[in-house]
Amino acid sequence: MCPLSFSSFTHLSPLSPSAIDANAKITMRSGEYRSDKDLEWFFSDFQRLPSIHDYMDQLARLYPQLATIESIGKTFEKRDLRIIKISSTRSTSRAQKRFRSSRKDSKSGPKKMVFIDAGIHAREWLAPATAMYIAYSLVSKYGKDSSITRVMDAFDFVILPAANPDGYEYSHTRDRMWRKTRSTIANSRCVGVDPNRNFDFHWRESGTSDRPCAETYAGPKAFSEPETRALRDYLLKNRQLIRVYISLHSYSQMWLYPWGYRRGYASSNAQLEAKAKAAVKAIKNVYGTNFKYGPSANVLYPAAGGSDDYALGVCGIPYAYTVELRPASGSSQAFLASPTEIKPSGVETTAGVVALALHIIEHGDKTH
Ligand code: 0X9
Ligand code: ZN
Repeated sequence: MCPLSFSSFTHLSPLSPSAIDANAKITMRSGEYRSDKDLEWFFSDFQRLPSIHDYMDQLARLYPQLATIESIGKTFEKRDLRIIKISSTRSTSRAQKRFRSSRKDSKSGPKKMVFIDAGIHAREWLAPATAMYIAYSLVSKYGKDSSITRVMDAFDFVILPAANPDGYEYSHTRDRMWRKTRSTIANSRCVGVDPNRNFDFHWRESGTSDRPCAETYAGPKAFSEPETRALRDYLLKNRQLIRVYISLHSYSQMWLYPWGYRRGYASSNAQLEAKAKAAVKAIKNVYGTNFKYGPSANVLYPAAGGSDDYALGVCGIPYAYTVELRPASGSSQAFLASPTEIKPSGVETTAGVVALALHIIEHGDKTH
């Protein structure tokens, strides 16, 4: 059934682990004081948007040298679209910067970025939870886990865990199966646009609907939605820096890449495939979870106006992916994954993302 129908530390890093205040006390939404060891509490259930935003603040407060929070825009209902920027070089001293730029082998220019979003589709609750777990893992394991330290020293990570917060909240309060945004449509009683049909790349060419009441309504025009415009603007503004774009969805256990709008292969298919293969292998190594990989129109179905196609086709971001998380295709759980899946999904997806970034560090655009 398709998802739509239902090591040891050896690396020298610029920021020593001791520089991070691991003993800081934080206040959880429950009102209790907890140490950062209790940050895992958040992943015992699916959280509402204010909790997600609070938790982002907590991470930035606990790891000020690594994480900062920003809003990249507002939704139709005027909620913030918040990102967490995770950078190991934020606190690099002037002396370290001078040393780096004086080194003959140093690559000049700002650090490249990995951009991850989640929750483009409201009901896919495992995606925002998994994105938050990735953020948590990066900040809490920097300087402790050699692979995470290595990828964070090579890339800044920017994570937008709730890309469609109006829909996400609506799926908590009114309709658990809500997929779209919550914008009103002229001359229609139906609400909302499928954000993953609203990007301006071969817009409306396949797998979309012109009917406002449909689940895959492409919108009255491309980028009709403030949420997709905000994401577009951020990707365009940072297109030279972003090397990897990953959009987390559920479900089906697939690591997908362009094209989505038509069957066939992108000209960079070998590179896209090599990185997807590395990610899927790393996922399998954690708990044995099987992910398929391939161009999404071939593996899943043709659907135009998706964020991944826009990232590659318009922004020129070379490694653009849509990841369909747990459960497997055909599972009766479908979008209703149990909260007990959050942590395993978080752990295996983090392993996939880290392996993909490591593959770029080690092999660049080569395929092996
Ligand atoms: O249909 C979608 O938007 C995605 N599947 S989902 O079940 N999460 O809705 C797949 C999108 C793949 N990418 C493109 N078609 N561009
Ligand atoms: Zn989706």
